[in-house]
Amino acid sequence: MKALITGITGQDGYYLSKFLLEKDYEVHGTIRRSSTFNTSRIDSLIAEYEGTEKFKLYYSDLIDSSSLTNLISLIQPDEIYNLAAQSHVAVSFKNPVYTSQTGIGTLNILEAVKNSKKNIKYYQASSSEMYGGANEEKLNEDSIFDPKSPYAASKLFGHNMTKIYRESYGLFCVNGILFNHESPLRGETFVTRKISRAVGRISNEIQKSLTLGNLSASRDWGFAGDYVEGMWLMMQYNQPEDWVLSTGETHTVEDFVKIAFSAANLKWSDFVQTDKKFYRPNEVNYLLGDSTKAKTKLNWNPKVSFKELVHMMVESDTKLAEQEKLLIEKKLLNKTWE
Ligand code: NAP
Ligand code: G4F
Repeated sequence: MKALITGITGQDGYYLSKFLLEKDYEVHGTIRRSSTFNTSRIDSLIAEYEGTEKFKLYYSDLIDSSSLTNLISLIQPDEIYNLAAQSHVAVSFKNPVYTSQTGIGTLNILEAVKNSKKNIKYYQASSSEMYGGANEEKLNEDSIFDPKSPYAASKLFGHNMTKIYRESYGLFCVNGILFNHESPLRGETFVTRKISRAVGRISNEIQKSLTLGNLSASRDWGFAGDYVEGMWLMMQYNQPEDWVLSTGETHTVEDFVKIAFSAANLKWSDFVQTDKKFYRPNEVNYLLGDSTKAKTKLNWNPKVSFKELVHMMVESDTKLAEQEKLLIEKKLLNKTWE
């Protein structure tokens, strides 16, 4: 089996690649040209599969339709996982046009899939952000969408187009409506990783404090490794449908902070402050998912609990901070945090 993954350099790109390679897939992925290296998450896979045909990378961009059409025609994948996006909600308020363009990029892939002679299965990375989170309810595949950011609106466009192409052209196109999923490879400006990074550095005495925004926002946080398995299971189901993946538990940012600091035997209130600059123009207050459908029909079950996830991230970031501390002591790194 051959898979093409857009956004392979991101958090989910790594976990999905690893999962598919272990299932003996040939994995092809798109990367963006950058003035600095942007493959750190997948460098271990690049090294492991060097000189084989199992893991190949190509320059592309969701906004460049010609690059996507050419790649799909060259690779002839069995499955496409479209993970690429400007995925930061707060940044989407600052870069609304670009964020929306990455949403429209979905259409470039769907057109190429429609025009391909091969029956290619397509996975769209939809998001729980599309719900808007105004009410404290459990959200499933039938819940109403009410996007609150350019990011969420852009994701809803991709979601709707995926459904439209499935219904209009009989394509195998699925939307995975994924609630927040994290890991030691989470981008460092998302709140969970910002917290675990800070805890690691504070316990190594190379950071003094941590400034956050809204501590009362609630999220349904799971482990990315569990969620990529769900993506694959959706693509193996006998028909294309939309699926929610979530843990069914919600916790506030403050809950995450408390567990993370106590994992390092630190009193969180000694270090954490808030600043309005990290608040969003429009907040998604509460997200809680209901994955009954995926649990029943796909036999998908998240394995890592909330507490285990927080501990996994703090442990990994404490090790990273120990290395940073050594470099600072040897004067090979000249940096301080907050
Ligand atoms: P991520 O770590 O931010 O990775 C995003 C990937 O998209 C990166 O590889 C990035 O490349 C690439 N990308 C950004 N703009 C692009 C463009 N114009 N053309 C091509 N590639 C582009 O995100 P993630 O957490 O792995 O999430 C994967 C997908 O699931 C995203 O679409 C996200 O919106 C969605 N999602 C995530 C969650 C979650 O909780 N993680 C939940 C629901 C949905 P660079 O490395 O070069 O920046
Ligand atoms: O970690 P966040 O930035 O993630 P957010 O906005 O929930 O989005 C993530 O999950 C979505 C799925 O629902 C994905 F679609 C999306 O791509 C992304 O992966 O923020 C979580 C919460 C927010 O309510 C935010 O206001 O944490 C709050 N928060 C409080 N202080 C903060 C901070 N968020 C960030 N990034 N930084 C802070 O200092």
